[in-house]
Order: sequence, then structure tokens, then C-alpha cells
Amino acid sequence: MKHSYMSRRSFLQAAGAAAAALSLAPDPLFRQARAAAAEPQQDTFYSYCDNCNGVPFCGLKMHTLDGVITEIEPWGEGFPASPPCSKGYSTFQRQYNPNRLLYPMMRTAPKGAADPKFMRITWDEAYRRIAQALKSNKEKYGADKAVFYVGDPKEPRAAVRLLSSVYGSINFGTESSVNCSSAQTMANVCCFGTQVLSVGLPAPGTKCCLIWGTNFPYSNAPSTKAVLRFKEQGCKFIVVDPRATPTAALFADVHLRPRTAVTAALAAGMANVIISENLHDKEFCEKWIHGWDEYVAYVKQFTPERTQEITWVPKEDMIAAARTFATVKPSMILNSTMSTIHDRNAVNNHRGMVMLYAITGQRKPFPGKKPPSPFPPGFVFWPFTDDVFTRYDLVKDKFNQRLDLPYHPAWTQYTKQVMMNRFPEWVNEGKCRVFLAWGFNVMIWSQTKEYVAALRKLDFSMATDYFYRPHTHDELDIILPASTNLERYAPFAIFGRKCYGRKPVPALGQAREDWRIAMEIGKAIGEGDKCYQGDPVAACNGILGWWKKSYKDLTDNLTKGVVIETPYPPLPEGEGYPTPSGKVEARSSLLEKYGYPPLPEYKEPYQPTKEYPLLIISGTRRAHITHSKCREHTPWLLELESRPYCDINPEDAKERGLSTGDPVVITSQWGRIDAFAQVTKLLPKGIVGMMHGWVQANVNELMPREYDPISGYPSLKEIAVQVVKKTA
Ligand SMILES: Nc1nc2c(c(=O)[nH]1)N[C@H]1C(S)=C(S)[C@@H](COP(=O)(O)OP(=O)(O)OC[C@H]3O[C@@H](n4cnc5c(=O)[nH]c(N)nc54)[C@H](O)[C@@H]3O)O[C@H]1N2
Ligand SMILES: Nc1nc2c(c(=O)[nH]1)N[C@H]1C(S)=C(S)[C@@H](COP(=O)(O)OP(=O)(O)OC[C@H]3O[C@@H](n4cnc5c(=O)[nH]c(N)nc54)[C@H](O)[C@@H]3O)O[C@H]1N2
Ligand SMILES: [Mo]
Repeated sequence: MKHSYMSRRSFLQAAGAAAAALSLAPDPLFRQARAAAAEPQQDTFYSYCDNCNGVPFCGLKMHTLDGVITEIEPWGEGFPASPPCSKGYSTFQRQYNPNRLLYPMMRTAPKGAADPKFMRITWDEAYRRIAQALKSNKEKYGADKAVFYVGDPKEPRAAVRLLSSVYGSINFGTESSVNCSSAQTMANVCCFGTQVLSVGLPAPGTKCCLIWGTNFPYSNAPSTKAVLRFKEQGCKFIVVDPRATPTAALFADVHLRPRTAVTAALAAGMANVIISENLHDKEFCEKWIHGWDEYVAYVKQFTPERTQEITWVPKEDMIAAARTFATVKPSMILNSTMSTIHDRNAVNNHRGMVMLYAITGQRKPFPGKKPPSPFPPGFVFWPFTDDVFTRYDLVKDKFNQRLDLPYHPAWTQYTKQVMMNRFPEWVNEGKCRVFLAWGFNVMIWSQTKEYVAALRKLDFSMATDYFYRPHTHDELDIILPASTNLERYAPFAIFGRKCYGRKPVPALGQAREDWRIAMEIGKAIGEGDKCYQGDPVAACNGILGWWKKSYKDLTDNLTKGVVIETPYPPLPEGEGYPTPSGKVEARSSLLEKYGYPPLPEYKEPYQPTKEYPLLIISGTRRAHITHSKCREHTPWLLELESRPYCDINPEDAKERGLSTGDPVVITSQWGRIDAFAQVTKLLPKGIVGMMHGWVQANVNELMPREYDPISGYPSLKEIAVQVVKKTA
């Protein structure tokens, strides 16, 4: 196969997501490569990057020579998320990586064997075996004992949920019901009945922006440029992050550096300043906040002195931040999808944050008890995991079979995605016997080894992936080759009302689209009619048909996209919030109903001890790595960070005799891993940092299986560790 990789120089120029967002000048070598590729066999294809799973994704335009991609460039004008970052450009190294999974594989050695001895089988054989396993599970134990799961990839979700429904199992979960995002949405819903915090951009006209625990120059490069515009226009920025980040450096007028896992205390401390100094909207609070008096009494306990003691933030800075937020209006909060929900107080952390909006009177009652939806009717959110397309009607009567119901009952009222963290218990208790996964990484879970042991005990399991990942796939029965994001039609992209199709490159080997795999399994179990006979384009037409459009309309207008024309849903009568009380709920009716403390209370996290004196932030995003990906299959990116580093402050390093590059051992009460020291002032004294997803240093082995009781979110950012030099 011919390759024409981007030169190392131009690659390094493009590297670094922040750099990519801020300045991506066309490179001369890039243009030379394009000229060289201008042969008769040249073609152009369009798809979206899937590396960091910001949804919808950055657009990619691919030039091919003899069917092989020679160059990737931004989709170009007309596509909202463009240009991509280093991860997007390097996708074609992944595309042609010799280790890509190209054929269906089946294990031939017993579970637990050192070598699972996977051998190649046909698609028909794979589907026959999967259908047989599903059939026998349903006959012997019931459909709910099969769990359907999609990891970080967002694209397969709708089709997999559809399969889960047609099979008859309500037990469908995703990484967003393991440890990403949903706990913060739940907090918004508990207070306001809808999402009010923003993960993306400040609203037009924002004068003060409180960025709470997100570092988007690395994690969401395209928004950096847009947020900088606010800075240029004089918007004030408060950044809350223990680390010195590009976000803090670029934006912060005030940088609060709390210890980890104290979000609810910091929010209560700020609320106390705002209320004590009469900076709140009194009239609004008294009329529209359910539980106002109790809330005031609660936050009064968080005096500046006590808040400083808990959070490590100097009280003067906290007071200044609270005053700015309350007086420089409109102010708003940009929050993380996860850093502030990775502790045992996940939901209450974000309820505390969201209350700052309420007390400053900045989210007035919605006209009608429902907020206006920017989406067309019947539409929840990309990627189409709404009830209509995914046929939730087929499983809705099986609510009591939800496997998370006994553990997190309030959660089950809030989302249809099952909280997956009790997977080992489900397997050990015989409640889960079959596991079908798309884009799945077992290292997502604290105490990963317990999940590997559970996988071994299943009656049947399968996964689809671009690569064979031994750490995850070794205990499974069947592994199926997924077409990459460059090789598939489904799903199409949607930005508000604007839709874009794709023109994918031909799939390598026998790889098939995730949507096709899910729907062909549906066909194999006799539900072809409900599964569009396995055809992803037909399924997309099923969705586009709601707005009298088809996939062909999208490809006919490939680069510019197609606007969906449909009326906004009518607003119901009345005024208020879509919560049980009709008010903003400081006292949550939902949580009260299920016996949780109803106020957004602070819960003390793990404290540093003599034995484990350092807090650890596990998972801090690197610009050029996503989770467990972008490593061995993308050598360019691996070059930028070739091994697992533990970031440590110079003073902490000195106490331990550590220099950058030294091998270290990190221990917690729950586990031990080996890594390498990276001495850096970006971490404050007393806190170390480590990226998740390294197979040889899986930081989640250090984490306890202890969860926020409301949501089930894990304690990945609150525990204490020791770091010592590794001696031979
Ligand atoms: N300690 C700690 N742990 C964390 C986090 C943290 O901050 N700290 N972050 C958490 C968060 S927020 C998230 S979202 C999760 C990440 O969620 P994970 O599911 O752990 O994500 P990945 O490591 O990217 O693994 C996804 C797998 O899917 C494959 N894949 C990628 N795209 C596709 C596709 O389109 N189709 C198919 N079939 N396969 C595909 C990849 O090759 C890879 O093997 O990690 C979580 N884990
Ligand atoms: N390059 C890249 N981009 C990605 C991803 C990736 O893996 N790589 N993953 C994608 C996914 S799935 C997600 S969920 C998003 C996440 O996107 P971000 O939220 O931006 O992710 P992080 O950089 O891990 O965390 C943001 C900041 O939170 C801080 N932090 C940690 N604990 C606390 C705390 O207790 N309090 C406060 N105030 N701050 C804290 C960290 O120091 C860090 O700087 O990124 C997405 N984009
Ligand atoms: Mo995430």
C-alpha cells in the first residue's frame, strides 16, 4: 500500500490542539504533497474526526491517490467545526496502521487462557454465533440479562440502542453512564429541570465567565478561538482549576486553585459571600427558589475562613471571584463534562455550582414549564439516542428490569442510560450473562481487574473496534472489525438544524460500519424490518425522513450542508421551571423522594495522610492524546508523549529526590502502578497529575470502587497517593 505521510516538520507544526485552534497556516510542504497527488486517480472524500469525541466533530477533507489517502485537510468553509487539531490530521496514520483489525475474529482457547487464540471467521459465522447466544440467553434467563454498551465513541450509540430495544433489553449503557458528563446534567435537571450550565461557549453578551475545571484549549480546541473573542471584548474570566493550565494562562483575571473534590464547598463559600453582601437577587430568590431559607442557612456555614481551610483557596481570591460573578452581569459558568463529577459528591458539586446562577437571578423563569428547545421536535440530542429512532417503546414496560435500579434509583428517573459501574456485581449475581459492546475500553473502570474478571465469567461477549486491544478484548468471545470514521456513512452530523452527510473512503479489509453491525445483528435475530435490513443509509433516511429529507439531499449538498426546516415545539402555557415544584430547587424534590439529603451539601473527600501525602488528578487531558487511544496506533502522536508521566511539583519532587524521567512507583490504599516523573510547576505542591488510559500504567487501578450515591459516578479525582523513586 502506498503512503505519503505528512512530513515530520509539518506534522509538528500542526501538533498541539491549542496551536491548531489558534493558528493553522497552510504549510508549503503540505501544498507540495497536494500537487504531487494531482494525478488522474485523485479523488476527494469527506468525513468527520472522531478522536476526542467532541460532538459533532471536526470536519475532514481527504485527498486520495489510487484510493489511498495522501492528505487530510480541514473540511473547509461551510462546516462549523473546522479546522481539526493534530489528532485529526494524524488519523490517516491510524487508518493505515498495519495492526488494524480487518476481519471478524473468534476465540478458540478457553477463557482465562494466556493466549485466547483468536482465529478469523466469516461475518455470517460471527452473526450466527451472536444470534445464537442472544436467543439462548432470552430463552433461559430473559432478555434483560444481556447488556448493550458503547464506550467513548458517540457515533454507534443510536444503532446499538435500537438493537438493544428490538432484542428486548432495557439495559443499555455508555461511557456517559459510567463516568462522563451525565452526572453534571442530572445536577442541572435537579435544580432547573434542564441544562443551564454550558460546556461549550459563553452566551453572546457575557461579561463575566467562570470557567470551572475545564481546559478546553486541550480538550475542545475549536472553542478556544471563540472564547478568546470574549476576552478581547473585555469579558472578565475567573478560572477554577488546581493546575496552571493554558486556560488559566490565556484567560484568568482571577485564578482559584482549590484542592480536588471540594467543588460543593467552594460553591457554598461563594454563595455565602454573595448573600451576605446582599449581591443576590432577593426578589427572585424568595419567589422562585424552592428551599431558599434552608439553603441560606446551609451556605452560611461556609464562612470565608472555613471555605479557605477546606478548599485551600485564599479567602481574598474567593471573595473577589464571588463579587465579580455577582456584579459583572450577565455572568456565566463554563463547566467540565467530568473533572468536577469525579468524586463521591458528583451531583451535589454541580448543584452547588448551578445555584450561583439561581441566586444571582440569571436564569429567569421559562415562559411555560418547558424551556424552548433548539432542536426539532422528537429530537433529544445528537447522536440520535432519542426514544423514537431507538424504539424505546419496545422496552419501556421493562423499567423494573433496569440493573442500576437497586443502586441509584434517582438516577433511573433522570436518564435512560443504565449506570454501568456495578457490572462486576451484576455478573457475579447472574444478572448479566451476555455483553455486547461497541468501542469499549475496560480501563475506564476503577479497579479494572475486577471488570476483567467479570468479563471472563460471562456466557457470551463481543466487541467491535478498530484494533485488537488485549487489555480489553482478551476475555471476549468475538471481536468484530469496525470501519473507521473515515469509512462510514452513519451517522450524519447535525449542528442545531444544519445537517451534513459524508463521502467515505472505501473500508479496508472486511471492516463494517458500527451501525451496520448493530442492525445486521438485529436482522440475524429476526428483526430486520425494525433494523432497516442492516443498511446504515436507510437508517439515516429513517431519521431524515422526519424532516422530509434524505441522505441523498445531504450528499448533493455535501460541503455546505442542508438546513432542516421544522417549527419549534409550541410552548406550554404558564410560567415556571420544569421541576416538580415549578421553581428552581435548592431543595431537590427528586432527591428527597429517594431519601437523599435534599440540599446541595458538601461531602468531605479523602484527605492526604502521612502514608499517602499527595492528592492525584487522574485523567487530565493532554492535547494530543484521547483516553486510551492515539498511542501505538498513531506513532506521530506517541512521539509527543511516549510514556506515562506523573506530573509532580518541583518541591514534592525534591523531597523525593526525583528528576524528570526518573521511574516512579505510585501507590494508593487500593493499588500500585509504575510511571515516570515529570517535574513541573503546572501542578501545585501537594497534588500530582496523571493521564488515564496507559495500558502499562493504568491509573484507575489506584482508584477505589466508591461512588457518588446519587449518580454512581466514581472517585477518580479525590484520592491520596504516595510517589517514590523506583529502585531496580
Ligand atoms: N482516571 C480517569 N479515568 C477516566 C477519565 C478521567 O478523567 N480519569 N475520563 C473518563 C471519561 S470522561 C471518558 S469519556 C472515558 C473514555 O471512555 P473509553 O470508552 O475508555 O474511551 P477510549 O479509551 O477512547 O476507548 C474506546 C475504544 O473504542 C475504540 N473506538 C474508537 N472509536 C470507535 C468507533 O467509532 N467504533 C468502534 N467500534 N470502536 C471505536 C478505540 O479503539 C478504543 O479501543 O474515560 C474515563 N476514564
Ligand atoms: N485532547 C483530548 N481532548 C479530549 C479528550 C481527551 O482525552 N484528549 N477527552 C474528551 C472527553 S471524553 C472529555 S469528558 C473532555 C474533558 O474535558 P476537560 O474537562 O477540559 O478535561 P480535563 O483536562 O481532564 O480536566 C479539566 C481540568 O479540570 C481540572 N480539575 C481536576 N480536578 C478538579 C477539581 O476537583 N476541581 C476543579 N475545579 N478542577 C479540577 C484539571 O486540572 C484540568 O485542568 O475532553 C474531551 N476532549
Ligand atoms: Mo468524557
